[in-house]
Amino acid sequence: MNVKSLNRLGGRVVLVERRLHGEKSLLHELESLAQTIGYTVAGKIEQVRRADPKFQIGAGKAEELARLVKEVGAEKVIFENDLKPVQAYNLAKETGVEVLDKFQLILEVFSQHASTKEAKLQIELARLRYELARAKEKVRLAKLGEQPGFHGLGKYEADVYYEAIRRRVSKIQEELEKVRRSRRLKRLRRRSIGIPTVSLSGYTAAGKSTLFSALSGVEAKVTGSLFTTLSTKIALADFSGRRSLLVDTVGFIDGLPLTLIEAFKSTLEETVFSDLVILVVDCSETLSEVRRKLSYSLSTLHEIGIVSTPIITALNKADLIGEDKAEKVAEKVSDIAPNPVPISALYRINLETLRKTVADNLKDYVKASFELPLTSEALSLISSIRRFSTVRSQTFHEKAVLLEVESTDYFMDKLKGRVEKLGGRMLEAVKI
Ligand SMILES: Nc1nc2c(ncn2[C@@H]2O[C@H](COP(=O)(O)OP(=O)(O)OP(=O)(O)O)[C@@H](O)[C@H]2O)c(=O)[nH]1
Ligand SMILES: [Mg+2]
Repeated sequence: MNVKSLNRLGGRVVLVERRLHGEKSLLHELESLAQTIGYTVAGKIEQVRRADPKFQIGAGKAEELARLVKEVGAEKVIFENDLKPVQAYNLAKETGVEVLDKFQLILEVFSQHASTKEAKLQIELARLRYELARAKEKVRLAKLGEQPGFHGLGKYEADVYYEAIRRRVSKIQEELEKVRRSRRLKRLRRRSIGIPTVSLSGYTAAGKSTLFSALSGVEAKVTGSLFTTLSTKIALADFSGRRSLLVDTVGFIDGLPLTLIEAFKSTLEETVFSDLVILVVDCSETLSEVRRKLSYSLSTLHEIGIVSTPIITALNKADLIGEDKAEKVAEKVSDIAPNPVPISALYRINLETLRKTVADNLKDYVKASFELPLTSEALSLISSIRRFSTVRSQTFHEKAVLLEVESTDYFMDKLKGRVEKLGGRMLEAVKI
């Protein structure tokens, strides 16, 4: 797959899923992914059986697939299951078209949506790692006769091809390490201001970016399709008087391989290092879908290293089912969902309750009063205090101004120093 071929994505595809007895079908999700980048789903095939080493599906099903591909004029086949190179090869030979798996489809979606250099590098890294694991086998297969998806590989020596990819992988890793360092510095600088970070997290298309805009007042790109957001966005937001930095990030999807999650490590670190996570879940779907997406998101959060960070579950899109029903969903998922709050990000419903729940879970807050001399430096300090904390009252006297401030104890400590430098003083401070 190169950039040129990505620009003309689209065309007719057949989707295939093989699953075990009792496993839930994820074909509808594969279909949304395919449609997101303009494919027309011209046919679907499902089979319940164990994986077949040759075709992933059974030999009879593979024949059926080949017939369907011809009948509907499909240009590609996309599997929900991971495919080994030999399976992709055999299937391409059998059907005469290129055969992809879900991982490759997700990469196509990501490539089409990536707008920042970092996101592009992360996707390239994930693609190369996927390729690296398969390089030697693919070259070996291509030498047996080139098939769709294996063109041009036959001319390489397996080791040469593998080495070329490996070198490119380390080059990209170096570049990403630079991005990661600068991100770390930015995070430290933000942290040194002393206000907490709240991250939005959750399944793709749950409404994270819509909620980001609703809470911060800052525009974020929202579309009906999957994986609209691939790079982080940060803005100030107020949670019932607790000023925080709100972070919007990339979403999750079931079956997202660890290689892809790892490639997005520096983006996801924003979530890992935040003080609180708002887990956004679409509660308008069936209860089993809600639970599946919830558990998947929670285990992904766990996997990336979130263990003791407080989590608030925002059960979004409550407008679609009504508030009463949304409350019932909250009850029914309360065994797995931490602090569930039904909301509608789009129609701004119940956001006050969400803000309050977030505030209640942000720790180490202090209320303090200060006396500052009436100078221009002090006034400019006050405007900076207003930006990063909550000023509960402000009283002007002839030569001084009295302020009542609420913020983290860290911010307050720093503020005390700055106030004293300007000739003012802290009058009292209490934990709240
Ligand atoms: N009815 C309804 N639709 C919503 C609500 N919140 C978001 N949506 C819609 O859901 C779709 C996805 O919203 P986004 O905010 O882009 O979702 P996201 O979680 O940021 O998605 P990705 O960035 O793609 O992972 C859009 O069509 C939104 O308009 C809501 O409260 N109610
Ligand atoms: Mg988004």
